[in-house]
Amino acid sequence: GQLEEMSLPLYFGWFLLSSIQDKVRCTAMDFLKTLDTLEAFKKHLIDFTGKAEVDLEEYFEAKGTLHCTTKFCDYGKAEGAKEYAEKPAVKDFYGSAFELSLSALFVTPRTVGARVSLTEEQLLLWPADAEKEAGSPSMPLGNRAHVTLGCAEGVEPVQTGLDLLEILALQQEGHQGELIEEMELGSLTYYGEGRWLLSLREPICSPACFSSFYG
Ligand code: ACK
Repeated sequence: GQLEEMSLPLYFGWFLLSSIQDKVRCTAMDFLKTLDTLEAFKKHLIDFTGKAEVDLEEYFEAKGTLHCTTKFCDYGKAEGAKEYAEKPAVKDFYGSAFELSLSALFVTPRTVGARVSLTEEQLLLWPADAEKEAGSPSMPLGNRAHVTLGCAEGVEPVQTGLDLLEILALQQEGHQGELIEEMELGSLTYYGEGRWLLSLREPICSPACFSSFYG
């Protein structure tokens, strides 16, 4: 019945502490501002929008509270939702605090996000088929982990993890990308087709609560 349908959330995940959310948003905004002014970005702009100009700060729309999704349950309609909710690790850690490590920022024509590098303990909460569901069965567990920072008009946030996997797949296949420059925040690499990755020199550490979102 309807009550049963409500018993599973829209998704489980880690929710960043709100003061850190502001910090991460600011860091991302600064990065977009800087990227926008780089000659290398302008040179590859045609890959990005097909237009002569873009204002990256306006191009992406923020998407609510910053979090790293572990399992999208869709109130129980998603495959494996019930099984995930019943995992001992999920029950044990529900409501617990973690330290998430945001190790890179990435920008594509569709999304802007942060890569999350999960610890062994955090991987206990990661669904075994998250990468497979994203069409990347050979990717290491946890490679899809991310925080969505913004989406282009008409793009759904589920795209952010797919964009990240695309970049990591290129790396795994041995594509070095084009090292553009060493920035204050870290090294900026271009992977073609409008895909940019900033590896943070100092990962951003964020306290985060493992919980769920009902909406
Ligand atoms: O940015 P995200 O990780 O991408 O956080 C949101 C959250 O669930 C609420 O929409 C993510 N999401 C949506 N659909 C899926 C899906 N099919 N698989 C994995 N994550 C999803 C979305």
